Amino acid sequence: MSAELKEQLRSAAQEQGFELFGVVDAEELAKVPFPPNRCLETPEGFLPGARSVIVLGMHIWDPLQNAVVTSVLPDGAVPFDDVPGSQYYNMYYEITEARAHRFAETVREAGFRTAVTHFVHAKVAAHLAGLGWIGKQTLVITPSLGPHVRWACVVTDAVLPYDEPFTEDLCGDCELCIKSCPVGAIAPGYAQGVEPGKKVDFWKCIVPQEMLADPSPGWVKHAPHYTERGSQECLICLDACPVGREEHERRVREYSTKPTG
Ligand code: B12
Ligand code: SF4
Ligand code: SF4
Repeated sequence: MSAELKEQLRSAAQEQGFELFGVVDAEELAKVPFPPNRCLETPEGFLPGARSVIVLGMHIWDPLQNAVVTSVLPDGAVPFDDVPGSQYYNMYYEITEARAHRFAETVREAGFRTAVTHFVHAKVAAHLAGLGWIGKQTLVITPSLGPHVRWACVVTDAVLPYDEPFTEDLCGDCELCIKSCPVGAIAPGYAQGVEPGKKVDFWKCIVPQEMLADPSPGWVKHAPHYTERGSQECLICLDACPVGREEHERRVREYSTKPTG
């Protein structure tokens, strides 16, 4: 029965645009350490009695899907801390979250509880669900679309058949993402075995600068700006990755030339 439910959920996910779908054991994911100030929480922290985490991946194909609008954080506040009243809107977070909520209705209709979130350790969840390899820039690289995906998760008390972890090394000798970073934020070598949170230097990477009153010159230069506080998050180390590029670019061309629907 639960295998049947899993397939039914896979179809429901696809209907919401999540072509990547996998399931991990909530207890296994809870064992994986993560640093503070990353918004991250264990599955149980979102849903007491959590048994499974459903991982949903969507293709992100236009740079503007990384549009972000932020207010400036108060002095001393750390980006990604939960600061009451702060304004943060990221387009792909809004898209994936809204669609994950619609998907979660199907889980609830089957009689289970759900919590929709971006903030379990999504990259490791995707890896444990067999959906991709954690690349040298720490993003999940999927065989079909490389890193051009974003993840949302649904924590549930449903016990579903768990997927097997991804085993293939998709990086090999490549270091293109590391070399591409304009501010040298990515430490050399594999992500695997590096202390959690130490592979990418959080304060060097220009992305968290979007929340500061006095952002680094790197943010001003490398994040395309549209308004005073409206910009596009950096994609340089993501776009540098050759894995999945062909299919990503094929779809960009297809969506740009053929009417859809
Ligand atoms: C905080 C955060 C950031 C921070 C810190 C990023 C970092 N790498 O440290 C900042 C603001 C810098 C950032 C930047 C970006 N981010 Co960000 N970010 C997050 C967030 C909220 C948490 C990530 C985190 O801190 N994880 C915990 C730390 C410990 O993990 P880590 O050090 O990165 O990785 C370790 C583990 O993966 C481990 N590991 C590797 N293999 C394995 C295998 C096993 C079995 C285990 C146990 C562990 C393990 O080794 C790594 C090194 O220790 C996630 C959302 C989420 N829920 O995860 C999005 C997320 C990672 N971001 C995302 C993206 C796209 C970006 C950017 C490209 C900006 C953009 N355009 O959106 C850049 C890329 C920068 C980069 N190279 O990482 C996407 C990635 C999509 C993908 N393909 O995987 C996510 C998943 C958001 C989403 N909803 O999809 N981000
Ligand atoms: S997102 Fe940009 S600044 Fe951050 S690590 Fe990647 S290339 Fe470097
Ligand atoms: S650019 Fe190369 S090293 Fe970086 S994640 Fe992609 S394949 Fe791995």
